[in-house]
Amino acid sequence: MEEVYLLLGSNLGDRAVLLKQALSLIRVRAGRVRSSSSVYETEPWDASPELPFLNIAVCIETAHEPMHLISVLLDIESELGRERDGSFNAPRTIDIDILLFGNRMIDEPALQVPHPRMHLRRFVLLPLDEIAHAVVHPVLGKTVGQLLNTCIDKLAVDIYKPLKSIAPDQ
Ligand code: PH2
Ligand code: MG
Ligand code: MG
Repeated sequence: MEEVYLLLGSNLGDRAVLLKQALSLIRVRAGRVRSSSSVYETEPWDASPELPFLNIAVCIETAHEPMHLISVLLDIESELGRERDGSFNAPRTIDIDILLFGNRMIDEPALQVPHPRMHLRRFVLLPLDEIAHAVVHPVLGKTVGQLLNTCIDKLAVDIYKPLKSIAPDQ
């Protein structure tokens, strides 16, 4: 079994519902969910500024090998309506990225682990810090907490508070 950290993101459709659906499918097909962060609303990084993301970091325990896990995750993305037309950072119903896979380092065209840009992005590090503060990045040799402290990204990352349903008039 390996401990794997994932980042889920959505900026199209009913974002909160899509995150929940993705988590249920991950549970069934990828492995036990050990912990998950709060849901954050995050300013788009290099993507349509008018479509903010919801992001959540999740830790799972999986028996799958990395290349199998990524194919399982890509299938979940497709089933939840993810369309890939080749355009860069196009809006997406769901994106599921592998951030860390135990201490493994993988550099294949279809999968790079640790995620090569995770340490640059607050929308990754802040949710991840909630569940993996002391976990060490196997390439950079720093903890997630240290990476967050030195990250210069200033894009907004806030706890997501959905609007409460409006109470009916008395
Ligand atoms: N994902 C991207 C590009 N930009 N920005 C935010 N805030 N959240 C994301 O998940 C995200 C992004 C590419 O996958
Ligand atoms: Mg991504
Ligand atoms: Mg992705």
